[in-house]
Amino acid sequence: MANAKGNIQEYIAAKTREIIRGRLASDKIRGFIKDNTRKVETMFTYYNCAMMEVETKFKVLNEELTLSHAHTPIETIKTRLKSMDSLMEKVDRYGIPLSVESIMENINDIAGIRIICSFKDDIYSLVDSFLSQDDVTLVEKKDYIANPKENGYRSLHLIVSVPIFLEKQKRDMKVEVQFRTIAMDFWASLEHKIKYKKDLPESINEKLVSELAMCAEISADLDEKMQDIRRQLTEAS
Ligand code: 0O2
Repeated sequence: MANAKGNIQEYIAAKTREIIRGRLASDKIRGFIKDNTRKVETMFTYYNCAMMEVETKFKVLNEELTLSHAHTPIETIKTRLKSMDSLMEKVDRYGIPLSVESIMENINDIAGIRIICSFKDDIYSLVDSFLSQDDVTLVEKKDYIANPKENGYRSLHLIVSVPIFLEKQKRDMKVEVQFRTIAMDFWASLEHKIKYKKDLPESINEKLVSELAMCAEISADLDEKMQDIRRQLTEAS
């Protein structure tokens, strides 16, 4: 993440070359990126700062909980800025006006953090601690752990607003935080890899969707069992 600005500049330059070669279909998007290069770069930089703020908050919580509970709740923290392609696809899908202001107003997941925990209970206590911080404002919460998606997807999603402090201003920025156990992340990562294979015949696709849903149930059972083993060990010690 340290070199995110360089990456963004490289990305924009590569995109511009792609546009010149005519590989980006939409004239509207082509015009938008060309006319707003500096604004787009600034926008991504602000989101990168917000992502770093939130990442630090979880690193701090993990340190403190490790000390006080002798148990490290967070296994891994992953961060990502939404790619320009994915952003433009979403802007188009939701019919959002093509301006940096409107994108920042309407798209909530440009900065994304994924917190992978060992156990389901850890997720809920981390969410409570995080949301009780006085500079974190909850914008939206979707609990796909309590209410899994039809395909079996489980994860807890928060959209929060956090302040970033710049040279001459303070800005509130939105960040998406996804919480998963290792098992939920394992399932979601594999599902994400295979679900876009649209060239499969419908009969095979249906079978795979149903098998994936079954795997999600097995994976959720495993989470419950591991959680129970931990409970028993805690009670016994
Ligand atoms: P990426 O690459 O992770 O950014 P949206 O789908 O974004 O238009 P909404 O309401 O924002 O609508 O979506 P939601 O339900 O909050 O979930 C968005 C993100 O959750 C996705 O981001 C995925 O990361 C993850 N997700 C949601 N459903 C599934 C699923 O069924 N399988 C998997 N593997 N991941 C899921 P993006 O933007 O799709 O991708």
